[in-house]
Formats: sequence, structure tokens, C-alpha cells
Amino acid sequence: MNAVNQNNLHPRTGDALLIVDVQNDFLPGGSLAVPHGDEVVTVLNRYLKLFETRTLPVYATRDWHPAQHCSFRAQGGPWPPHCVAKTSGAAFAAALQLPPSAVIISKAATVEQDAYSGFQGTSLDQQLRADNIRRLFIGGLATDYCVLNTVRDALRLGYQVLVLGDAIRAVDVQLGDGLRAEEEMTKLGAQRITVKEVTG
Ligand code: VGL
Ligand code: ZN
Repeated sequence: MNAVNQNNLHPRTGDALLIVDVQNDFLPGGSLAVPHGDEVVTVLNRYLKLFETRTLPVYATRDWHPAQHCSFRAQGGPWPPHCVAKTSGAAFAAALQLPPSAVIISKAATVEQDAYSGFQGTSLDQQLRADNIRRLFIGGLATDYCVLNTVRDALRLGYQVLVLGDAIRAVDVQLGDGLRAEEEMTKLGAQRITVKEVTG
């Protein structure tokens, strides 16, 4: 990676950090634990510091399900109950240093709708447009579900997308799901970056 490319990765006006679903239920010990999900937090905290230093906006999505959500097994869905609104499982990871100014985007908050993408059924696109955001730094959980679908929608909506490769982890229901998701995001036009390339 040459110096010019490194420089282009520095957060600047028009950029936002978009943190996807870093919630207790997706961390080890949670009801839908993503293997090594907790490892994204320290990397995301480094990005949070970079964005805060530059007074650039931070967005954080969260799964915010009702207790009888359609994605839960009791209702015929694929998942154990997780991220029930207002429970500790739905809270952001305690170690994640979200600033008070972070814009919180709640999704899949009605019984009948699931949403893997932070754009689905939310005002995320409108808010990003109002903030004049053109480029998104996207990391969080899980690579093969909410990160993948958020990245797909972001690209479709015309945002430039940098996927934080060392700040995502996969559920891997099927072995290789996470790697396939990363390949798809790259194929669709997202650029995979690591924090070392941004700060180094
Ligand atoms: C997610 C499964 C179910 C995610 C949300 O945040 O990736 N995965 N609900
Ligand atoms: Zn969910």
C-alpha cells in the first residue's frame, strides 16, 4: 500500500463511522453469540477516537426486537431470542466507547418485520444524506448477516464503502459464510481495510 492510498483512508469531511449491532447478545455469553465477537470492540474504539478527534459523525445500529419477534424460533424463525428491546442483551457492549453524539438506529423493532440491513425500515439513509455523508466506514456484527446486508444497501444507495476487515466477525452457521460474505462485499465494490492502514 503506497502513501497516497494510506492518506485516502484518513477519515475526513463526508465520512461517517457506521457500527453495526455491537450488542451484548452477539458477544460471547450472549444468547446469539458470534464467535470472537468481543474482539471487534478494541478496534472499533480506535476508529471512534479517530472520528471524534475530527468531529466526524458516528452512527450505531442495533437489533431492537419485540419479545415475540418473527425471527425467533418460537415464531418459526431461525434464531434464539436475542436483542429484545430494552433488555441488557440488547444494550451496546459496555466497553464500546460510543460518544453521546452517536446517532442510534434501531431496526427490526416490530413483530412482523426482520431487518439485517441498518437501512431497512429506518431513516439511516435520510440522516446520512442530511449529514452530507458520501463514504462509510462499516464494522461490527455479524459479518454474514447485518454487516453484509448493510454494506449491500449502502453500495446500492451510492455510498463508498470501506469495510473494517479487522472489526467484523461472522456467525458462520455454515463454515465459510463469513469469508463468502467478505468476498461478496468486495465483489460489489466495497474496499476491505484494516485499522493499521488507516493509522499507520
Ligand atoms: C443479526 C442474526 C439475527 C446480526 C441480527 O446483527 O448480524 N444476526 N439478527
Ligand atoms: Zn436479530
